[in-house]
Amino acid sequence: MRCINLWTSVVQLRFRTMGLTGTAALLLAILPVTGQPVASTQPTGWQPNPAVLTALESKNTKWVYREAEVPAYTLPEALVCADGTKVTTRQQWEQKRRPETLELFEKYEFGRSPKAPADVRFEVLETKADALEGAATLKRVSITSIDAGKSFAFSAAVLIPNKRPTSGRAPALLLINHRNERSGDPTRQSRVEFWPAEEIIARGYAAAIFQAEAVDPDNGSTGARAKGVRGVFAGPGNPEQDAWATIAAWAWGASRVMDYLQTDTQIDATRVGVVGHSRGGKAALWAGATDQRFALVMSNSSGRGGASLTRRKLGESLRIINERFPYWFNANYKKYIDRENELPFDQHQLLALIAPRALYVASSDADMWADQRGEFLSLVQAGPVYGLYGAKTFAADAMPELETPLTNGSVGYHIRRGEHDLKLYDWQRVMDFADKIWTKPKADPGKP
Ligand code: GTR
Repeated sequence: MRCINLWTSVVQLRFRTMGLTGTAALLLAILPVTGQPVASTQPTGWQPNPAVLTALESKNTKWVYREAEVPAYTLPEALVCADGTKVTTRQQWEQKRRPETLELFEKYEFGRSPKAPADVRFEVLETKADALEGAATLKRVSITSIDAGKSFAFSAAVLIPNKRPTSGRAPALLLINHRNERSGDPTRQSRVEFWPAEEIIARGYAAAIFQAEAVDPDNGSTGARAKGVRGVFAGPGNPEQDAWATIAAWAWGASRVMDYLQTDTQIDATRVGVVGHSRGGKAALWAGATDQRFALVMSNSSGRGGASLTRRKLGESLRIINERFPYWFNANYKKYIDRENELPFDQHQLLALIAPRALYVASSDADMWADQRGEFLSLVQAGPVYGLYGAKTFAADAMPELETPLTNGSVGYHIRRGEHDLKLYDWQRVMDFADKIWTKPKADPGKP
């Protein structure tokens, strides 16, 4: 797939001769290369905040933040198989190209997770029917995975609205919480926007959560690793190449919580979304890719290795993420440091693995590190796979203005004002989206 920034140099050269620079050239730089550029197009949609750019560049000139510096790149075709076959049907995608694509991400980025454990047991440690001033029932659950004589346990919590649809089952949003317990406190002694459980419950959704670090510590030391699930279940990969890494372990944790949610008669397991921010957003995407029981995936500012296109090299580089957080990814991923264009995939294919299920990508204005436009374009480029299901994503030049959410059937996107964070605004928009695609769950006050 020829892409986007082949234009940059051509268009900017042309515009310089026309006396046009800056935003006009920038807008054309993001248009796909097919066809001729429309020189009269005015810049619309989100543009980087000049003050943010200047501040970033004054702090660190080493990284690329300007669109004009994004190199020319060619994206791998999501719908062309390794043997060159073009995928034109859902069946070919599901039977051939999708498994091939999963294999690429296992082999070269996240590593090979163990198969689902032979046995998963749940123990409800606590049920509090009057949580949240009576609005919800809190359940704390211990989840034990058992396989080949080994076991690993961690706990999760779920707040379930006491007013539920007539089926008695509420749809749920599961947060992979990579921050501390105060950021996602099921007792609600600490209430922070990062996990606005009251708001989630008021909207009719169950709010499920687990601590990512209870599954795998966010720490690269051997000692830390031994304490997590990877210290118990090594998985089928080779540590020098494709052994599973921390992001995959967190995604595995989300799947085990899903195992529990499927058994809870107050949860509508056909409507469970997995949500994550930043490193947790990368894990949410991988959970959605590997576990098709998740009907909705939301990645918030997942950036490099998550939603944003690696070949753009804008913001966090493959080098820096692998140097700072080598344990998030497998060993093979490191072989592509400074060789982004040789990666056998790009992140639009990770998003495509979620098709045709609901996918919501969100970015924030000041978060150039995550490459906001790269996240949006990745969603655009997942379009052909959604297209096999009669669904659409967006056009490359349709990036919306700040806080102007864009949805199209099963995909949605917004860019929030402000910093790299998960805020109430982000939750509200993903719930608006879920209301739309799932048709708003109707609470029946008569049926707790
Ligand atoms: C950054 C990391 C990003 C992102 C972020 C986070 O330091 O480089 O890729 O994941 O952490 O998780 O907050």
